[in-house]
Amino acid sequence: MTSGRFQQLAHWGAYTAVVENGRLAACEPFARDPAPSPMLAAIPAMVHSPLRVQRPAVRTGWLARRATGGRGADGYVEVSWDRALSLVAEELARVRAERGPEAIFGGSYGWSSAGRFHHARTQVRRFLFSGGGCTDAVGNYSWGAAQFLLPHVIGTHEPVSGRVTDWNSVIGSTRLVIAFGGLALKNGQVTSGGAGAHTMEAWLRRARAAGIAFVVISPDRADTPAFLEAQWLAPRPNTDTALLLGMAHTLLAEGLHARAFLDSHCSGFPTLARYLAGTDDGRPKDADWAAAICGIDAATIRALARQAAATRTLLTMAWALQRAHRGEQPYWALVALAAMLGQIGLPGGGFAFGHGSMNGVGNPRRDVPSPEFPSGPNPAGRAVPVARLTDMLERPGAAFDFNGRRDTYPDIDLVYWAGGNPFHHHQDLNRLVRAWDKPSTIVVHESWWTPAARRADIVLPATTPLERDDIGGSSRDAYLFAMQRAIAPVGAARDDVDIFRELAARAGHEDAFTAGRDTPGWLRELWRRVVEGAGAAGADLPDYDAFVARGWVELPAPARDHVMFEAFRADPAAHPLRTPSGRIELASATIAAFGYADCPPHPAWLAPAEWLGDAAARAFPLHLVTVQPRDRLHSQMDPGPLSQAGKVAGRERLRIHPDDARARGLADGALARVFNRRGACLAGVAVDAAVRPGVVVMATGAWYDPGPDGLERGGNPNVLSLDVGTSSLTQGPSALSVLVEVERWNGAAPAVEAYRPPPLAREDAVPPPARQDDGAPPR
Ligand SMILES: Nc1nc2c(c(=O)[nH]1)N[C@H]1C(S)=C(S)[C@@H](COP(=O)(O)OP(=O)(O)OC[C@H]3O[C@@H](n4cnc5c(=O)[nH]c(N)nc54)[C@H](O)[C@@H]3O)O[C@H]1N2
Ligand SMILES: Nc1nc2c(c(=O)[nH]1)N[C@H]1C(S)=C(S)[C@@H](COP(=O)(O)OP(=O)(O)OC[C@H]3O[C@@H](n4cnc5c(=O)[nH]c(N)nc54)[C@H](O)[C@@H]3O)O[C@H]1N2
Ligand SMILES: [Mo]
Repeated sequence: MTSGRFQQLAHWGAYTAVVENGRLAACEPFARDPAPSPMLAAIPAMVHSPLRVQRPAVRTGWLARRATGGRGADGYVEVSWDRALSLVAEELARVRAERGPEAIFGGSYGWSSAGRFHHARTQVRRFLFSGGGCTDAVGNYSWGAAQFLLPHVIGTHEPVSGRVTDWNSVIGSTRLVIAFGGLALKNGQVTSGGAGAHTMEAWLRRARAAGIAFVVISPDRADTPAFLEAQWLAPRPNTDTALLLGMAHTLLAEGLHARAFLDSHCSGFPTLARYLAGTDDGRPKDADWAAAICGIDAATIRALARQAAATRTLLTMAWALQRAHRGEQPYWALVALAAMLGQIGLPGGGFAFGHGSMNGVGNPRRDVPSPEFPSGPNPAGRAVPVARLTDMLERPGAAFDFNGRRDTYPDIDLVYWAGGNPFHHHQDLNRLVRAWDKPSTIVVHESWWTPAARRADIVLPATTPLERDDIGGSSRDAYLFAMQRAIAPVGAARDDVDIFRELAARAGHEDAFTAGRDTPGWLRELWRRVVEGAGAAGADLPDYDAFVARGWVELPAPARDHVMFEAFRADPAAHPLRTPSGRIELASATIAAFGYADCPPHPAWLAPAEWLGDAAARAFPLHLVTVQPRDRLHSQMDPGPLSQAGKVAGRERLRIHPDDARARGLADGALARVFNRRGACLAGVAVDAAVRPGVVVMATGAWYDPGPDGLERGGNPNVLSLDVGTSSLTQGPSALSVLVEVERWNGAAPAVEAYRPPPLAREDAVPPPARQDDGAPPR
């Protein structure tokens, strides 16, 4: 395998891998993609990066004396696969025998590959489940609060996890789109599972050409493509609930609410109406009340409510808004406002989520099952909300509330992570570092020396998608891809599945893990299931060999536009929602019965722990909004050329309003220190009038790089973010509720060290990895 062209797929798009002399030379975008992501160009440098984990490696302090301290500081000893696998197998066996399966944390959150068979999180969970189970994680960082709130309100979380009303329906019928959190094209580069076609910009342009008016509500005007000619309203961050309630009050006060729809399709409106009117607390939630909280003037709030009531209006909200303290409330308030407008279930009306969050939201969806590798049931039967990671490690045995249940945290002794980067995704990283010291053993599979890998005791080198065959595709996209192995494994890297197969064999559960299939066998089986499901939906797909030879298939378009809740609207008795009342619940008896002070039984304004109206804002007067990066996927490819080209003063960019910059003596390109009580990082200043005064914006994903004094050098904003659950109901991440101060950094600029591998030594007697000229690892 020296030269050739191979079909490949990443979350940021499909491409042809052009291989010359065994190396990836270029990534040519999929020919049918109207708007390929520039991120494709960063792949070759990453795949052949000096940061690749070449061989299994064991942290020196752990190898010498099982020391847990030293994670992140120690060097590593490279060992043979046999030695590394023995160490992992022994530790798993020890912890299972001494502490039980729940002492192993295998939640392993993260995005790993677009290929669905080699999806590392699925593989690690299947491996641990088949070996007796582990403590798992539930929910996600993307829309975890919505996932557990929406079923109480509308009986499903499908509008965040699956489909919303199709763009075709919106373009045909909608006159006004109000987009909370904006419609940032940067986010449209990414689809979970990868996309053949980036369609977000084309849909937005068509919508604008159809004469739809856009109002964008975001603290950052950069969330609004200029061609939309949108009205921009910039609230204080985390105050959208007040804005929505103010609009709802206007509808109520002016008799513009859809009484008939509220009577026939909703339950609990009288409770919400009492709250809006201020019957019990003496505080009407009118536009003046809302204006004082959100910073948008009352006349504008009233006018927007009237405008929405006068025409076919789609309310859509970015996922970011629920990734904040009390993040349930803006989502519930959006549903309530849409219910009061009475257009739910009409073409182009009602509410939606995520149009500004990811590519493919609103794409027509095919009734074809996506390829999926099953992880199976967890015999340990134990899981924690994913964003409670540090709490769990810190406080074994402590009780926590979650969605009506009271549970306790398990006592974790072994952490197993494959396909995620907790030192990217988790909040308050300095706290995580301390909690991370607790478990005896941490095992990570990684392709690169990421911050998570260099905080593990045993690091096993994993192949990248370019080094293996797979099947990929997203249910939000029209294509499925056969991902073709393009290059030989780099160094001694192995596929995650082969590592797990070997470990399962040593522990005696290989058959349960493999179900008797090798990788080619599983790929055929996954494709067989897709073809079977497609056949049931009336679509004819080619057999596996034809699919692999071609590299991709296009799925047939659905026969008609999907309109969310169309059937429910037409006949709520025949098509009830899966809520207790069968209706949209604007007040929930279920949530009321939970008795949570931090999640009342109807949408309500609850001040987040940190926001600009808070007294603490005197010490830390700026709200830090951490957004998805425009030039990488989370922390993936941060060392690569595209991400590095976007740095300012060698660190992550901090965007700040000119007034706030001037008050701090900060000029464009300056180095700044961003800090609060939880931590501090360096950042490069970009003065930008598109940001609301009082707000600073940083992208997530700079590789965590704490210096000896604790100052984070690369600009990772998660050293600043708040690590508490959204509420007792959903326990999601509150990543977007963060106050900070920014000052000029006058000291010497410390070098960023995260982009170098840790010190590596070779264990005596370890032979160099065998040359594998045919590129195939021993299977
Ligand atoms: N402050 C703040 N924090 C946030 C957010 C925010 O908005 N603000 N957003 C949150 C959100 S929405 C998300 S989804 C998370 C994302 O958090 P993560 O998904 O943890 O972030 P990634 O950087 O994508 O990490 C994926 C890791 O998997 C590795 N990987 C890829 N493929 C493979 C494979 O085949 N095998 C193995 N073994 N490893 C592989 C990659 O090298 C990479 O290190 O971050 C969250 N964190
Ligand atoms: N390029 C790129 N695209 C991505 C990703 C990536 O890493 N890179 N990650 C993908 C993933 S995993 C996910 S989950 C999605 C996440 O999708 P989102 O969570 O929607 O994306 P964000 O960029 O975090 O936030 C969207 C916008 O919301 C605005 N915003 C933040 N707080 C508030 C607020 O309180 N009120 C209002 N009105 N607006 C607010 C911000 O200005 C921000 O630009 O993105 C996906 N898309
Ligand atoms: Mo996400």
